[in-house]
Amino acid sequence: MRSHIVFSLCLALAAAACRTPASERSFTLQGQVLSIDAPRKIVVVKHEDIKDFMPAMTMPYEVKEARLLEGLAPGDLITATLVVFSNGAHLTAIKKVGSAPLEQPPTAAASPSASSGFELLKPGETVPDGSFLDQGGRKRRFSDFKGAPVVMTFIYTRCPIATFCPLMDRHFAALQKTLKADPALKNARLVTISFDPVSDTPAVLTKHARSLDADLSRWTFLTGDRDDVDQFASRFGVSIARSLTDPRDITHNLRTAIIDADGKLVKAYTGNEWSPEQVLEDLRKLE
Ligand SMILES: [Cu+2]
Repeated sequence: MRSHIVFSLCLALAAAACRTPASERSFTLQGQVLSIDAPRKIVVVKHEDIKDFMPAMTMPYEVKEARLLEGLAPGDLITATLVVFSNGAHLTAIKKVGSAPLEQPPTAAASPSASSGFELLKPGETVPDGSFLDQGGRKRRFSDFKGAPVVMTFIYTRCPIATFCPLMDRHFAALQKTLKADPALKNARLVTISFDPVSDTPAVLTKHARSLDADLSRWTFLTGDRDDVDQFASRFGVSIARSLTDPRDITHNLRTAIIDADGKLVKAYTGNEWSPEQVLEDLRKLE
């Protein structure tokens, strides 16, 4: 939580102060490159335990600079420094130390429209059918939302940074108001997924929904198995790092996705700089 507090203080002071090493933590990561998305500066790495920080997993990571990806290919074994700051993380000092056959060649992943695994979804691709629990404790599949356009975001309710998860909640509350008032948008649905299923039980999500005045016929809150949520979220570029020493300390980024009535990704907003007006404009184009 300390990093969050540092970040909040930084907001109150000056942006430049955020670059102080005190708000950053660095870890050594060892793993294998599974895929590379150079234009987006993203590398998917299957990595080993990061001591005192996170267990072994496969995740997309942003790299600090695009040139760090030059000369890298799927299968490469690497070491790198994972720099975690309060609103995200990136890899730097990437070193190739060998290469090994990929367990599953990327081409064999799955059908072109609904690929499995951890590749980032591209616009036009079908969103994978994750399984979740809603705020009422009911089992829900993401495909249940087919037939209506969906605006979806990822949060955790304990997030202490006002400009992060709470801002997503406020934006969704604003969207809900317009969706209600505009008959052309009456079908659109809002979906908020928690990546902190341990704390965000259905009961907690119900309370949270109430605090936001959420109309549950239009706005659904989901939680589920932690690994399932992580895998689903990673397809949208969400990376979640939980401190092993303090599970309440979650470092994460933000993605907000627009999904059409056929269940295909239309676009994904990065970070917290999108506005409800932009999303409404995107939705109107879908009608
Ligand atoms: Cu947050």
